[in-house]
This record gives sequence, structure tokens and C-alpha cells, in this order.
Amino acid sequence: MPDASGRSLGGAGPRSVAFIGPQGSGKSTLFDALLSAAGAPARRGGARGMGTELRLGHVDHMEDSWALLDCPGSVEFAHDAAAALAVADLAVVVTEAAPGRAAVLGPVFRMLDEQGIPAIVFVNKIDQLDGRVRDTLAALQAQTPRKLVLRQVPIREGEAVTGYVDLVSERAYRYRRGAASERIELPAMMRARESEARAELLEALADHDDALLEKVLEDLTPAPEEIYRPLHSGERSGAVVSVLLGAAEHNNGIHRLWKALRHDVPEPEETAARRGVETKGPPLAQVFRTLHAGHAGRLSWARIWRGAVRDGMQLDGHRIGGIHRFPNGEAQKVPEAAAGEIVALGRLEGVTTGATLGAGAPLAFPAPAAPVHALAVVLEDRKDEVRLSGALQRLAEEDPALTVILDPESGQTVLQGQGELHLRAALDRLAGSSGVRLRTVRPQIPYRETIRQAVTQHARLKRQTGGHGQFADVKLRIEPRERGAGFSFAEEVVGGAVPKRFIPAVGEAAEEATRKGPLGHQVVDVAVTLLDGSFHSVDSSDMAFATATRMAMQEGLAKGEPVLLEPIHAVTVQVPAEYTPNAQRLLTGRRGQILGYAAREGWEGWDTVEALVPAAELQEMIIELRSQTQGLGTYTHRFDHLAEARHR
Ligand SMILES: Nc1nc2c(ncn2[C@@H]2O[C@H](COP(=O)(O)OP(=O)(O)OP(=O)(O)O)[C@@H](O)[C@H]2O)c(=O)[nH]1
Ligand SMILES: [Mg+2]
Repeated sequence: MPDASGRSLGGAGPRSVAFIGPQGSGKSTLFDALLSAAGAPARRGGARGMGTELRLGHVDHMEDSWALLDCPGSVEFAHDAAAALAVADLAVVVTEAAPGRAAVLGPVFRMLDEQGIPAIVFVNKIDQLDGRVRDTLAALQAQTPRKLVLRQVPIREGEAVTGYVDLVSERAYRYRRGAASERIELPAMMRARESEARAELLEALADHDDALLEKVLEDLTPAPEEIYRPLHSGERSGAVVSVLLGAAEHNNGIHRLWKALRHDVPEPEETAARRGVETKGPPLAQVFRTLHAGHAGRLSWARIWRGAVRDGMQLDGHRIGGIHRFPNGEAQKVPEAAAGEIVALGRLEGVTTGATLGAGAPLAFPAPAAPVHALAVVLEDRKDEVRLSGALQRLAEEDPALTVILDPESGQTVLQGQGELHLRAALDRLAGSSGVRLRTVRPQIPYRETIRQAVTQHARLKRQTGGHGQFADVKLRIEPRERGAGFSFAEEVVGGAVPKRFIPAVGEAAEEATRKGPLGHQVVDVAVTLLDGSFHSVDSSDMAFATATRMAMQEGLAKGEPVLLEPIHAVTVQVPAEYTPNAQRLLTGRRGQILGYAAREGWEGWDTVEALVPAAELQEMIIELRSQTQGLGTYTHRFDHLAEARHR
């Protein structure tokens, strides 16, 4: 019986698969190939650029309903991939066949482990493989504690991979461009390789299944079900990862992958249980992406973990204003969505990305990494100010990895995020949706200044305006204090030379005068002492003493050998150990002082390098760090202290 969304209600619920993996490995190509193999209308073809946002595609394939999530591969959009994983039943890790790039899979596998997601590896671009698949497998295996099991071996004619042998069914297939593979006789020369690879597969699985272990030990041939059972349970528990081969670009391996998905992807209820969702109860949904889509307004992509939702109903106090599916890249309105579905819910104002809607404790959602790059935005037209602040607020709502701050000191609006591309993509979206024209500049560094030399400064205010005059006379000592000690004020006036009632005004004015010193920055770490002065019984006032104090401060600070102080940050860089020397060189080149390095806790083969680096040198450092570490290096930082700037 078909339900309201036209899906037939068979055994399986609507399932969800996320495609993750390094940039350019072919995720989007594979996503499109899978959709079109399942009969979805062809997508806009042609050149595919670097992915900068999640794509969602719905398709029905052999009685089952699927939501596929194509994640961008760039590390700058890792938070989008993590968000997709939070709602996926299984991840397909798409990787290139060349073993040299395996290191970039480390953080990808880690993301799976952090959220406990079952996975399949799809070794793509098999048409470009010039080494051996087992070398690729070994390189990948070094990146994950999960046992990788090869389910296919390639058949070669000369250098080219022309087909594969399925190691469970022991059937051989020849690839055909743009069409399903054809079954062929197992080539005689493949026999030895095939039985070796199959033995490895069985041995790996026998570790998890006593019945299979017995068969293997007794040299009996297990039935396919006896192989699939431990394979599927191992995949679901995260102990085992199947490795499939193909070439998305040529539609090779697509049907085999679909078949694996049909059999291997857990049911939504199973995933819900893994996520800690109670099976019984009112509807429960989790938002994993928010975007503002023109006339459709705000859309919250959500997975329905429990119950069914209808358009117009209240969910956790929010009225659902439209439910959309994406059967061919275009939004299609549907009246309701069943448990397990991923849909875009309309107009859930105030609901943030990651939010759980419905009764019960909020479900876990991955937190984005700390920002590593910042840009300040400048309006081309000041009239756009109000529009800009609204647009920035929407942007920050859409993307939890992005922070917008108004720096009270510089007055700059600063965008912080995961890298240049991430921020540019966000600003492009902003320009597109709001029409506000912007340019970007480097955020200002909060420099400070102080003095090196103690000075004693005298100032006298004497003014006659009409009948009533102004008079105040002060003598101040201004001295440098220890770094970090701040501002202090004291008085050593004897014999009432400055009456007590005027002294607070002197203190306040002295402090106020430190807001902008002779170098144009806030003056810190100075001690001001009122030593002496004189007053007039009629013409002296708080205001007169404040003015005289400001005069003394201005002159005195300029004479005290003013010096610029720059913020120094404590920086922790994380890199694969082979790149540790590069990271150290990079930090030193940026006036950094290396404090030491050590093995990164819990990250086999990675190091942590600690250093003190001037804030000015951190600007754009992530670009260089990534370019020197295959994109793998990351860092965190926090303000540590101010230091005299020698190099400016
Ligand atoms: N030779 C070969 N090239 C492929 C194959 N699959 C994809 N490509 C090419 O690899 C490039 C990247 O493909 P995409 O599908 O955009 O890669 P992606 O993983 O989505 O990239 P991001 O979204 O930026 O992470 C494109 O030029 C594709 O044409 C394949 O099987 N063989
Ligand atoms: Mg892509």
C-alpha cells in the first residue's frame, strides 16, 4: 500500500546514506550515478565544481525509499559532513584508488568513529589505478581501527581494470561504459588471486563469527548467507567495513554498490536506537541543516526519528510550514513525512541547526571545530547596514561553523570560520540572498601600548571665560608597571595642595587618557600618582582638574618612550608526524617561539606542536599550514600575553 508520499510500504523504512571522503574523490559523481541508475531524472550534467554544500537527493529504488546526502569533501566543510553523518544510517566513504592519498582518510574515519556510524568504502577511479588494489587497501587500513574487507578484486587486461570478481558469490563481471556490467567466466589467470583474496575475506569475518570460523578451519565452503551474516553484523557494530570498487565517472560498480546498500544499510529504527531514541512516543525530528531558500523561506533539513509529521502541525511548539522532498534536485511539496524520512521542514523560525524537536532529551549533534580563519566585512554602501545585520544573522543561523562578531574595539564586523573557502562561500550566499555589496579586509589586531620610562609631568589649566574662570594644576608621576598589571592610580598629595574632593576626578581622567595613547592604541600597565598641585577657591572644579590631568597625561605618555605591545597567542598545531618539521618551520617563520612537541593524544601517528605566535602572524596561517600538510593540519589558539613588538 502506498503511503501519502507515494512510497510503497514494504519491509524497509526510508533509509539514509551519506557520501563522505576527501575533496575530489568523486562523491558527487557517484551520487549522480546512483540516482540516475535508480531512474531519477538526469541532473544538470557537465563540469562539477568543488563541493561547498550538502546535497540531498531522494530516490526510490527497488521498493525502497532512499535519501542520499552528498557531502563536500574539503576540510573547510567537514562540519557539513559531520552533520550529515549525525542523521545517516550508513556512510559511503569515497576514496581515490591511488594509495598515496590515503592519509587524508584519517580524519574521515575518525569522524565515523566519533559518531559510531557504519560504513562502506567505495574505492573510486579504479580506471586510474596503476598499482595494486591490495596496496591501496593496506594504506587505507593504516587509517582506521575498523577491519577493512575487500569484497571485490579487479580484473585487468594489460594495465586497464576491465571488471571485477565478487568475492562472496565468486562471480566475475566485465565493466561496460555507462551500462550494467556483464557476467563473464572467471578468467583462469584470476583463480589464484581470487581464492587468496576470498580466503582473506573469510578469515577476517571468521574473527567475528564462530560458525564461519568452524567452516574456515575445516576447509568447507560457506554458503553466501554464512558470509553475509558476520559481514552485516560487523558493519553495523563498526567492527568491519566492506570495500567495493568502481569508477563513478563510467558508471562502473554502481549496481554492485546499490546492491550492497540495499542489504547493508541498517533500518531507520535501528539507527534511531543507536542514537538513543525511544521507539515509542510522539513525533521526534532532528534538524541537521538550515538554509534560507528564496521564496521558500527558511528550510530546516531534518530526519524524522519517530512518528510521522504533517504539514501545518505543531512540532515542539513550532508550526511546520511546508514539507519538501528533493526527488530530482528540485524541491517537491508533500503533505507528510513518515518515520525515517529526511525532509526539509518549512518556516521553523528560531530552530537552530542540530536541534531536537519533540519530547525527550536533545540528541547529540557534532560541534564544529574552533574557527581558524577570519575576515572583516566592509559595506560598499553604508545604507545597507540594517540589511547586512539581518543577513549576517541568517548566515550564522544556517551555519554553526560560522561566527559573526561585532568587535567593539575596532567597530569591525568579523566573520570567523573554517577557512578562506568556507567564508567566501558564506559571503557569496549572503550577497546572493540579500543583494548587499561587500568587500573584505583583514580583521584589526588589538594592539596595545605602554611606556618604558617613568616621567613626572606638570600641567596647569588657567582660563578666564567671562566672569567665571577655570583653574587646576597637577603634577603626575607616570611609571611603567609589570606586564599584565594594568592601570593604577594613587595620590601622595601633602597639605591639601589638591583638595580631597577633586582627587577622584583626577584618577578618572588619568584612566580615561589611557584609552588612546601617543601611538594610537590603548595604553596598559602604567601607574599614575598625583604628587602635587594647586587650586583656586572659586575657579577650580572637577572639570578643571580632569582637563589638567588629561593635558599632563598626553604630554607625559609621549615623553615616556612609548612602545607598541602586540598580542601573543598560545598555539597548538596538530599534524601527522611526518609533517611536524614543516609545522615547526612554518611557526618559526611566523615569529613563533616553539615550546615543544609531543605525540597527539589518542591520534596514532600525529603530533601536537605548542608555540607562542604573534596574533598578526596567525592571520592566514591556516592556508599555509594546510598547503604544507595535504590539508590535514589544524590548530587552536588563545590569547596568552602582550609583548613589545620589535619587528614593526
Ligand atoms: N577517472 C575518473 N575520474 C572520476 C571518476 N569519478 C569522478 N571523477 C572525476 O573526479 C573529479 C571530482 O569529482 P567530484 O564528483 O566532483 O568529486 P567530489 O568528491 O564530489 O568533490 P568535492 O565535492 O569537492 O569533495 C571530477 O573531475 C570527476 O569527473 C572516476 O571514476 N574516474
Ligand atoms: Mg562534490
